[in-house]
Amino acid sequence: MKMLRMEQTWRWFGPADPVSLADIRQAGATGIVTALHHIPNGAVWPVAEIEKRKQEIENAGLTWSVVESLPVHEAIKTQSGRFREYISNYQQSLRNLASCGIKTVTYNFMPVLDWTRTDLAHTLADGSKVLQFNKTAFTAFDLFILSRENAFQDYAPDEIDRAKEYFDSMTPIERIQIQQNIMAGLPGAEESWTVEQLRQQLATYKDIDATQLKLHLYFFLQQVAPVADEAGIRLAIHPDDPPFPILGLPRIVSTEQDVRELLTGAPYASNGLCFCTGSFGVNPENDLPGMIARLGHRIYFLHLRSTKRDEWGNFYEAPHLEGDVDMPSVVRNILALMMKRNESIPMRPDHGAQLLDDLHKKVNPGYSAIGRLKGLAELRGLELGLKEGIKWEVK
Ligand code: DNO
Repeated sequence: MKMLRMEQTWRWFGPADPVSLADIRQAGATGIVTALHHIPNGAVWPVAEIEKRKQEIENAGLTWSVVESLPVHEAIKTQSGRFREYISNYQQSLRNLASCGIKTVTYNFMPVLDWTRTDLAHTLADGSKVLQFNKTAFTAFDLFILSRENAFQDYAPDEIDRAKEYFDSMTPIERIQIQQNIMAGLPGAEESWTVEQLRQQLATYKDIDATQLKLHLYFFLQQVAPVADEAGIRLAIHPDDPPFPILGLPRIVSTEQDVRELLTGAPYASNGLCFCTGSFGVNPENDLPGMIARLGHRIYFLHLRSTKRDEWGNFYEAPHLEGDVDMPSVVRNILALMMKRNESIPMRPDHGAQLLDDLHKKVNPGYSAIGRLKGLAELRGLELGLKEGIKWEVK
């Protein structure tokens, strides 16, 4: 019996990332997850630029394993303006990546905002800082800072009361801060907005509900997945983070049912999933180990992290082996999946707390070195322990 291990990868934001390739090598990762962040959304990624970045990574003794993200232009999501041209550019970027030997591509179809948090430095009892999504704070932003049209319809009276109280207690600096946290673009999000721009963007989804957005996603995949199939590329969609509607926008990759529909909506081998335990894990209905067992044939990339939620829909990012995600069962099912597929799946320790020296440094929120180093070490230990345990059981 061949027992494989996950490929250990690490997200790197390119030359401007305060965490260097040499640091990453010392963390023990072998694969790099990155993107050409300097290329505007919608434009083709030229072979020369891909090659240049690939060389840089290889010169550091690492491999460019996964692209995260090849961004999907908003016009494709809303099927407006020059969306056909952007789709054809996307196809070309996939061909170019394949010709450079990069075969796993992550993307998302979240409207307007990529991942969203309200607090980027929520202090835990031990003094470390983590990312948090506070629903009351988010509601206060929506109702009283963004003043979104018809927003009051989306909330229950008690939620509105709590949000009002929260907003009244905020200092002017806190009001600016939350605005920035939500709109200025977290690491890896390719867009950032001002209040006015955000209002305009939201208006473009006025007539697009979840069903319509799903059709746009399947249409996009029907155009790009055949190209990916042919080029030998695997597409890995990232789920909605958080996995529920925000700002009245439709969300379409939040549950197992969404994923099933997505796989049927564009039945191509390349149409797969970035299984992000932290995103799916916020919804208590998502049975993560079960999803791995049932959807595993299409899991092409893994983001491993945990969150701790409360009854109000708030959550913070917990240590990788704590919180609500049953990481041992998740990793156990991944080991079984890799055995079944007879191939290793790339994994990255997703996010990490800001700890120790990193507390005094300028970091990309969620992407500081030491917190992820700890996460990777824990996950690696968990995997090895389980692997050895399974061997014992089998004997
Ligand atoms: C956040 C990330 C996301 C992810 C994109 C994929 O930490 O997981 O920004 O990269 O949604 O397109």
